[in-house]
Amino acid sequence: MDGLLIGDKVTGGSGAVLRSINPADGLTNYEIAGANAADIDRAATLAQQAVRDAGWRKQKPHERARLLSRIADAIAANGEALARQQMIENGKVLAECRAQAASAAATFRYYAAACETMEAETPPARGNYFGQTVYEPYGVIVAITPWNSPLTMEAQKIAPALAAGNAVLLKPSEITSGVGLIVARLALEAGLPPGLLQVLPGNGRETGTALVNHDAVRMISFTGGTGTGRAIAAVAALRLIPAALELGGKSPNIVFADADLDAAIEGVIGGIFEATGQSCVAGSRLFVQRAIYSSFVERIAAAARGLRPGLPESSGAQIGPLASFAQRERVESFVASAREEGGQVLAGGQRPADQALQAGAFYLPTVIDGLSGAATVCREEIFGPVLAVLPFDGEDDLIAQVNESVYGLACGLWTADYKRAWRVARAIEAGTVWINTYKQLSIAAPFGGFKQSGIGREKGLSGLRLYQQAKSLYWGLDG
Ligand code: TXE
Repeated sequence: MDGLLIGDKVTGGSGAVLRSINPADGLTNYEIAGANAADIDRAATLAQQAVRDAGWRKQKPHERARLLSRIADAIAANGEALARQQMIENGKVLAECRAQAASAAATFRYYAAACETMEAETPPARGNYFGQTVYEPYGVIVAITPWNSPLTMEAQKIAPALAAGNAVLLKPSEITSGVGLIVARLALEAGLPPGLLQVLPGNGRETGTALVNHDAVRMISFTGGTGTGRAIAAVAALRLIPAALELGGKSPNIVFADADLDAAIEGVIGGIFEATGQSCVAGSRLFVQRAIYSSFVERIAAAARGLRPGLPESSGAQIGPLASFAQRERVESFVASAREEGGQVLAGGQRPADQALQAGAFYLPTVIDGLSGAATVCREEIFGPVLAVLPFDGEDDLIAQVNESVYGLACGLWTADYKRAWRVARAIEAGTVWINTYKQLSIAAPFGGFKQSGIGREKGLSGLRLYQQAKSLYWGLDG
């Protein structure tokens, strides 16, 4: 199958072959050749020409907005095909894939509105001149995405980068190359000039490295693991180009004794087990106040045991497979490490027995007790359905334990005391804090990480500015 989109043509690549495997049944979806350095060079040249010649950056914001809205309509009209493509590639349950397709369309709509209504600034003059701040695109940007949510993550990069006047070279994850290709073709059909959105699948070593090192690329937008983010940041530092990095997490979910415990159970269970734990904001460390520790943890373990694993397409499935067999092995090795370090597995800790699921990369929702915060599963991002539970006494003890992590992406907080919620929310080192809710995500709010969870903020109006650079104009008024 041809898997690249260069200019306005779907074409074969000259790089390493990628095989897409459906993690629900182990069958091959397709094979494509990825992009090599020569493919990337061709696409980058077309992107530079498109920025220069297509007049994209010179179009009035409302004209760019009209086109982004048409792309949103096309995504919405093809939502079912997009949802099913993501489902066969990464195994997410169909209901969630459908919701993510709708969210991708909404993201294009949001940035159409933002593009049309964002105003430039007039800083107060300190002399006899009139000052203005205008925002210019970088030119060609590269967007590198992971496999857990290509539908939403790619839209969150492409829509604001285009709205800001750039051309985008998209490199999807090697195991989820198909969604971006469909979106890019829809964008062309909606009237996006060729060269402004091109798709270059491939592995990180060959395609990713060549892309971030290409001279034409002026900015990098990356979502993925912290180790990869660090390697990309090193390239960006040498090349002196900006890199927005949305990286890993080890997000805490905190339950105080005075919380609405039924709501907290639901929030904790959804927070870790939705998407089979493969979410950057998964609430993978559960902190429970000691007074309610045993009873609450028992309820959590029972709720985890009650979740139904199933094929992604079946309507009752609450837990789909992991996105790949390699990811399941990774999860299994983390659970083995927890057992070796003295952890007690209260739920899961194994593959499901159901015969219908044997061919897929399934793993049961797992709850582990009895470890200290220093244990491997309490420190490292697992990216799977594994919840580690830990007790805490008071606020100081809690904040010290929570902030010990090198990560700082998100946090959940369950309490009836709003003053305490305010104190704790401000003290936690995380880019997002949810109070009496979890995993509420809005395209209108900035999103990103503290510490090793990343640099920069996507989404919201700052997510548009991420793809622009400020320019100051001084209009002399003397004489
Ligand atoms: O991620 P990678 P992988 C974490 C999660 C997961 C682990 C590994 O813990 O188990 O990372 O997943 C491209 N230059 N997260 O291997 O390698 C790569 O091709 C340029 C958390 O899939 O970070 C893919 O497109 N690009 C995370 C993208 O980077 C490179 C989501 C992400 O791949 C590259 C995903 C290079 N040198 C994984 N090396 C989250 N928290 O959201 C790789 N890539």
